[in-house]
Formats: sequence, structure tokens, C-alpha cells
Amino acid sequence: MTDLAAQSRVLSTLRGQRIETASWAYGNSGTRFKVFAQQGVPRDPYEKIADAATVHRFTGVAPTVALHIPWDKVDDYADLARHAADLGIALGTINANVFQDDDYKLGSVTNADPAVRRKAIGHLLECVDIMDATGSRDLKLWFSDGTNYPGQDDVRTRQDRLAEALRETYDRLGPDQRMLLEYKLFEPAFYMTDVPDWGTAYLHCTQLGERAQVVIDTGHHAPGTNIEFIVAMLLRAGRLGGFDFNSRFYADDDLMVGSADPFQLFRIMHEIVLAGGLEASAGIAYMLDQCHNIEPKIPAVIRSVMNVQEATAKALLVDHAALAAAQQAGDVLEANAALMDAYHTDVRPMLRELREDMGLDPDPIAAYRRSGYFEKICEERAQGQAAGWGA
Ligand code: AOS
Ligand code: ZN
Ligand code: ZN
Repeated sequence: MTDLAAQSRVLSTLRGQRIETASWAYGNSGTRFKVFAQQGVPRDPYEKIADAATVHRFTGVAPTVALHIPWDKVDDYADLARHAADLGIALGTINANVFQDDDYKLGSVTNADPAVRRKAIGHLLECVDIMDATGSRDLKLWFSDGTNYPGQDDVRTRQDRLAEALRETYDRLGPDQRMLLEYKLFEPAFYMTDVPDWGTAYLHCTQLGERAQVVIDTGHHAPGTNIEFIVAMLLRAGRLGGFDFNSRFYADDDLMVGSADPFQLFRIMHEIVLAGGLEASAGIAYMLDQCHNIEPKIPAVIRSVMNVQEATAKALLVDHAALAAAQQAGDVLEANAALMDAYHTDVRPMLRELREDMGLDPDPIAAYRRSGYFEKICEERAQGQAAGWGA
């Protein structure tokens, strides 16, 4: 293939890439020490959607926004979906919340008390009702369930309770709907989490059926974990449902994706590209799960989208023929060089060109700043409230 043909293949893949932003990224957030209020933050789900639409307007590749129930609870979800469509985007993944209620102190779907389990399952089923109204494909489940002390509860019994709840929820899904199960090694439980790792999530998913898929949140592992290996394993098993992208230095920091370790993001995208995971038919959801505690939110989300695009572009530039030849020949240095050459390529000019081709400003953040949107929301939303984390 000529260089020109290769370049046009890369550009057309990048043009088709889709990244979902999260409603809670637009609201005030913080740590358990302090939530810093920012100017112009949305006061309700309608305004969060307007901000998500703004990110799409300047990036062209973020046409859906994930909702979180009950943070984004409204009376009429079909109306919310219409509002999104009017602004040029759609509602995406529905995220359930069984972690912010006093009843869930000792667990939600794994709680020893059947009444608490019923309440938690009721919420998961309600989320599927909402998906029916919004037209969402994916239900994302993250459970804060776990224990703080050895002996606190029985590990296997909790797994049985979890399996029962997942089964009832899975059976309620429509034929075009999926369940995405997210794992997390730690926090808020500190001794044991009930879905701590990809193996546990994978086992539950295989028991449920094909529409149960694993979600990798890049901040949910032990330090040093080889996340791209997990990506490769789940791709191989046909069970990678999507990502919650973010960056971390220490724990579940939820920083902008590609900010702490852009090389790791490239390695992840390389596995994706190798397996054809960017094709829409692969069904992998590329979502951002981030909190912008100290930086302005909309430009931070725009920057995150651009960081994913840059890592993807670099991964698409890997010379697969040279890589395979070096691997086959056992040439360790050349094989590694094939990856590093792509990683070290400055793809920003290519992405600027792509944006111009798409009728966008080549510099989305500068264009956003010039647009006056921030000044407008500061004026309109003088009494912005915390939304999502820190609510
Ligand atoms: C929690 O740590 C998880 O990352 C969740 O995916 C997420 O942050 C929360 O449920 C909001 O959807
Ligand atoms: Zn997450
Ligand atoms: Zn998380």
C-alpha cells in the first residue's frame, strides 16, 4: 500500500471514531476533602447535555453523552432524548447508582438483607426502563459492594447474591440492549470488592450471555497492572464491552485520559487496532469517566477527546507488516522499534487536517474559547449547583 493510501485509511478511521462523554464530568466534583465550585456549571441534566453537545460541536467525534441515574433523574426521559437530538447529540450509556444510599452501607445487590437486595435490583430494572425511553444501548453497572474486614461477610455467598441480581437484570434487557459490568480493585471497600478484577467480571458475563460484556475503567487496577494485556484477553474472548477512560497517578484519580501516561493509552489503542476494535461492528464503547476538579470542565473534556484521538492515530500508524516480520524473525529491537516509531510520530498536524476536512476548527479548544459559550453559561447559570460527585 502506498503511503498516501495508508494515510487516507488512517484518516477515515479517525473520522469514524466515536467517544462518549459523561454527564457528571460537566458538574462540580472534588475529593472527599473538598468540592470546588466552578462558574457556569449545569444546574440540571438538560444543561449537562447542552455542554456535551458543545464538546461534540468542536470535536465532531463525541455525539453521545452517558447519563447517571439518579443524578440525571427527570420526569420525562423521552423529552430529554429529544432535547439531546435538538442539540445534535444522543443519549448514551445509562449508569446505575446503587452506592449512595444509607441502605447500601453493607452492600447493595450483595447485601445479606433481602429487602436491600430487592431495592437495589429494583433500581437496576428501573434503569432498563429508562434505556427503553432514551433509546440507550448500554446499561453500565459498577458496584461499590465489598467488605472492609476479613470475616465481615461470606465471599461466596455474596457472589451468589450478585449473580442472582445480574441474572434478573440481564433477563429484563431488550434484544438490542447490553449489560456492561465494570470491575474495581479497591474503594470504597478496602478489604475486598465483590467485582475486583476482569476475571470476576468475565466469569459473571459468560454465565449471563453474549450481551453481558466487561468494561475496563483504566483507573481501577493495582499500580503497574498491564492493562493492555487485559484488553487483549477480553478482545480474544469477545467480551470487551467498552472503556471508562481516565488517567491516574495513584488510585482512581479520574484525571484526563492520556495525561498521566499517554504511552499506556497508545499501548491500549494498539491492541484495539490489531483486533479491529475500532469498527462499529466490534461494539466497543469508548467512554470518558473523569472528574475535572480543578480545571475548567468543557475544555478539559475536549482535551480528553483529543488525547484519545492522538493515541488512536499513533496506534493506526504502526507498521503492522514490519512489526509482524520482526516478531517472526525474533528481532526484539526491530519489533519494539515498530511500535516506538509510531508512538513518537507527531500526529497533531494530521488531526488538524482531519478537523478541517470535517468542517471543524483545527484547534477545538481555541475555537471553544473564542465561541463565547463559557461567558454565556456563566451569565445564565449564576446559581450553578454541584452535579454528580459532590452532590
Ligand atoms: C467508580 O469508581 C466507577 O468508575 C464508576 O464507573 C463511575 O465513576 C460512577 O459510577 C459514575 O458512573
Ligand atoms: Zn468508571
Ligand atoms: Zn472509577
